[in-house]
Amino acid sequence: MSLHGPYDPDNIFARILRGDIPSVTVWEDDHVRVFMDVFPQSEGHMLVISKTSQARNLLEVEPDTLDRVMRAVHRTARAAEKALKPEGISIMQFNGEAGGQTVFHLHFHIIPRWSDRPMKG
Ligand code: DGP
Repeated sequence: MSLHGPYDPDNIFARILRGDIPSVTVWEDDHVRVFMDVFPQSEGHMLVISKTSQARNLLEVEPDTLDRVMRAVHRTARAAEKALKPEGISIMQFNGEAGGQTVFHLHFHIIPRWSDRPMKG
């Protein structure tokens, strides 16, 4: 599968945004939603997505959307630091099937880390 192609309006995150699939929202505004990953790699694993963009990945995203999403990534990482007191935080983002991406709606992983707790999966 190529890095570029049509956006699938029925991908899992689009369905979550429509309310067709339940999810645990941590924070949102008109542009961005932060919610819990259903297959967490660690305690507090969250996902940050745009609510308005049809970018499948980082290569496709519009700069204004990226600004909003990255601000939300920063805010979420700081909130996770305060709430969970991790020793580290991994910010992860995958592009294309060959790059490890499984849901083709741009997203960033916020993964709190502890040295004595290896990432799951
Ligand atoms: P990626 O490999 O970067 O495309 O990661 C997609 C992530 O989405 C993966 O960590 C699991 C998560 N995920 C998949 N299905 C669902 C779902 O139905 N709900 C939630 N909250 N997360 C999901």
